[in-house]
Amino acid sequence: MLPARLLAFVFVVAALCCPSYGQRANYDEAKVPEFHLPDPLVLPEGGRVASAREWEEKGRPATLKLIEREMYGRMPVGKPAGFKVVLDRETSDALGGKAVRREYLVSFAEDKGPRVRMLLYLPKGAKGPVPAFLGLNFRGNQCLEKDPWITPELGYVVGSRKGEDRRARAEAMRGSAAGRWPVEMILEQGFALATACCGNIDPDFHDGWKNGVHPLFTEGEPAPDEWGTVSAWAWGLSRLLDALDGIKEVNAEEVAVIGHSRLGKTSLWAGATDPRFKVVISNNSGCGGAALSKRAYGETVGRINRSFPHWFNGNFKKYNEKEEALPFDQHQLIALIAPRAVYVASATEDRWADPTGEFLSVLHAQPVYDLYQKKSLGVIESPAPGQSVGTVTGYHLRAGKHDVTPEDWKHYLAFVKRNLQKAGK
Ligand code: GTR
Repeated sequence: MLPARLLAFVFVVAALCCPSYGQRANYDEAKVPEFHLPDPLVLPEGGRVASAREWEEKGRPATLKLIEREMYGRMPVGKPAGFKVVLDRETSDALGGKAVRREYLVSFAEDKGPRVRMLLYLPKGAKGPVPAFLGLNFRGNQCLEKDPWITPELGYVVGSRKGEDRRARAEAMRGSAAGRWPVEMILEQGFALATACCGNIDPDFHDGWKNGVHPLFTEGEPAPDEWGTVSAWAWGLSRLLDALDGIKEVNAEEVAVIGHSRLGKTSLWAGATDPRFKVVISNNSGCGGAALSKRAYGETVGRINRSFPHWFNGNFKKYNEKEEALPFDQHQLIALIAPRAVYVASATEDRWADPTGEFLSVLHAQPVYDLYQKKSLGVIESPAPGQSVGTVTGYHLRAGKHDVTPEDWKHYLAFVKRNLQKAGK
């Protein structure tokens, strides 16, 4: 009896303290609240940007500061003094002899703190440095292929449980994400591919900021405007780009950053904060990524902050159940990438991520792309499933579930080739 009564009590208290607990997510377009989307060209302190130059001098820095302060959080600036990259292993016989496969160890404070194992694939026989895709993975590099050569990830990975035999778990996962990373298809088109496990940079649970890169640069709890885990991952992506910059077979000026779901939120934030990423790809990133927060459709700010209190900064919690009070929305995150190329993809059954809200973010970032005379998406309504739209900004809606599939990659490869000068063969 008692546990049930206790549970009921906890539920009532939670419901009183927090009105959205126990409420179902809204999937009804008619119940999307009326909302006002800030004009991306209006400066937070007033006035309106009228040219690309004004955007770069005033609009972009002010928008970046606002989103950083109120949502993702301030991260350390640039490459730290103790940054180190070491080539650990190499084979020129990967993928049946078609590729060179390497593992690098990347550390941020000499030998202190996390050592990130970056897996790199290079197409064999390429003439000169090749363009590359860079993206984090959830459960370790060994998930990309069945090949036992790849070092299994024994550290913290998304979905791990306490008391588990880590090695057995890592081995069981070997090749499990092969469908999400069609390595051969990517390499055949002339690209390199680099990846690392996100948990190596910062663990994906609220650890009191004790592990990962936080304690290297922040003492104790980060201030309300400082970095959460998404910022830490984005910072890690910039450091992996620094590592790629030192690898002569890779053209670090032609790197597309890519991520799925929470890592799609991360690739957008990395692309917004680090202009060296020439193409930015968000796969099903949803709330806190490409989806407009003010629509409160599917996952909401309150829900994401309660489920994942470590992803965003302290200030972002102010907007739980108060999306209307947000002084910006995610179309401005997309606008921060302008005039560089950005591509957003949704999936029809991924309603939690609000496909319509993801499309609208790209659409409403256009005023900033217009300042650079960059073409628009060419449509004002979400295209039919399977159809890719746009040139510098791009979008598609895939039929199916929350996932990354070879169909998504087909669109990404075509988009990246269009937008990088020397990309691919
Ligand atoms: C969900 C979360 C989403 C998305 C997803 C993922 O639980 O609500 O925002 O990030 O996880 O990363 O797989």
